[in-house]
Amino acid sequence: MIATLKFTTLLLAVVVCWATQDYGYKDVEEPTLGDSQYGSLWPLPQKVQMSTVAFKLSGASFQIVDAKESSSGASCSLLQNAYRRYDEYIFPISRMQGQNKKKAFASDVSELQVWITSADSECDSYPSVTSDESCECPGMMFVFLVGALSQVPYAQSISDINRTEIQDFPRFAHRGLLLDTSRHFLPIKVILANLEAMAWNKFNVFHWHIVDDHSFPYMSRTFPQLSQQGAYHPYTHVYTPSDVKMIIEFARLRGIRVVSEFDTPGHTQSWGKGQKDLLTPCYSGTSPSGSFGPVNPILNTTYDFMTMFFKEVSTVFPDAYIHLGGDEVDFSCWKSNPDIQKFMAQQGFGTDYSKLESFYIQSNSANLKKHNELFILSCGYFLSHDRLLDIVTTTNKGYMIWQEVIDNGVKLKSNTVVHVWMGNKFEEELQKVTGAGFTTILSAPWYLDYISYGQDWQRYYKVEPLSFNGTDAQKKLVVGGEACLWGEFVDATNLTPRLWPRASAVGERLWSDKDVKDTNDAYSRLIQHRCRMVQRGIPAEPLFTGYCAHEYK
Ligand code: CP6
Repeated sequence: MIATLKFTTLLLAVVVCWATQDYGYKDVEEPTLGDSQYGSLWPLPQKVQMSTVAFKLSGASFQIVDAKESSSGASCSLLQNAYRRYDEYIFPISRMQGQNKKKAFASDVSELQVWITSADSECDSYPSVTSDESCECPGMMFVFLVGALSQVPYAQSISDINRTEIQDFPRFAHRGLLLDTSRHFLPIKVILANLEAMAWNKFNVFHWHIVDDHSFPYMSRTFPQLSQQGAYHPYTHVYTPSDVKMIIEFARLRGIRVVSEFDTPGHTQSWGKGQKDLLTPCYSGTSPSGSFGPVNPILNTTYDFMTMFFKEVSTVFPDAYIHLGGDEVDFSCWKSNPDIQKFMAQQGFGTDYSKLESFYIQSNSANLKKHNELFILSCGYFLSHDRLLDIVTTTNKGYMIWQEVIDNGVKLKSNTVVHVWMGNKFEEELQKVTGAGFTTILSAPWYLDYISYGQDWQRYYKVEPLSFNGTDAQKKLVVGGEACLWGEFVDATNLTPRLWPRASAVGERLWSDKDVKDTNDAYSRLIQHRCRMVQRGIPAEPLFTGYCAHEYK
């Protein structure tokens, strides 16, 4: 008996939504435990039809193979790699040749054929925001669909599977997870293990908040002193170019994009250690206090540095987007500095320091353009003093920015992705950002570094990202969301259990249909999904009392 996974085009459903009050931070109740008809499936596929017809999975001969008709096959290492991983998930106990030699019966499922129907394979390229995970990206489709299959035998006896038909595609294209490697250094193996868990939960974007105030672990080829001076340790606590490559390739094989964030002009204390004059000297009265503030926006050298730095970053990270931060800029140091005060007056910014922030990100001033041109002429060589957004545009990348940048009224390219993170009124912000025509992703309700007593996964689960007032066109601009695990209180010792299975709740919200919101059903499936992660070696924390058949060792 042969089972075939055939990947034909499944059209992405157009999501039409209505306002509902079923979101936000209601009291978390104790769900009742019953068995879900969907077993351990997580996140719930778009369409599942389970029948009572049972088959045996023949451990003796079962294998995952390319279908004859498939447009991708042996030469696609992404697929072959995935077959190997999923074979191990389906048969967690070693089945070397010679063992498990029980004879297969004719009714056994002996072969899983993978049939990729799309003409151009994305085997060797990187996943992108436009990759259609249901049909245009065979690699990911495979990982996802087999992902669903590999969940079916779980909890049932490994050899007994019900005939099940699954059609699947994501509700949102951007399903991200933010990890912060600045507040604490995260060893490569922790990052890889969590990329693996991300794939099981159908996350497809690793938002790598790689540097921040506290340390600069990114090893730059162009400016090696940044990590030499700015990392917690110059060679044990850094990500070398080959580390970064490894992480990107590991992610690629699992259909995950790596979007790096180099947050400026705030959150940059660690940059200042290895790059003289990059940060603004703060003053106390009429003399420098010895401390430093955000990036100094009034020096041409700042823009020369950023031009070279982002040129490098754009080649190291293949994703089409770079996250440029722009959040939480503290104006007090700028205010204290007499040179900045003078510049503010020249520019006519008055005392509105958000104008200076906007100036750094993108100059709207014709005067300055002139100033630039004069500078270029008088220096006799070409150095572009574009502001940040133009610098990045020149590298042919799109950019993502935190919501403050748009709150401050900076003019942005139409393909800018605005990342909404602030507090309790995310609906209003989504309404505003999409009303202005920007693509947006939501993080505000999904700050996993916040912990509290009880089952907080339900709060994340109950969020409805499209619950804001807006037209259908506005709702289409919400391309997804990200769970954030900021690093202040998290390192290799506690990251993984803090993340899983709480992030799984966000994973299902971003993947499954909007009507998948039965918390009791989710609870039953999530308990099993969590035990499956534990069985595969991820120390996911428990939801409540109970036990797993295969406990963590
Ligand atoms: N670091 C950076 C942070 C936060 C942000 N940016 C943050 C702010 C508030 C909370 C959690 C995290 N730690 N660079 C804001 C996007 Cl509650």
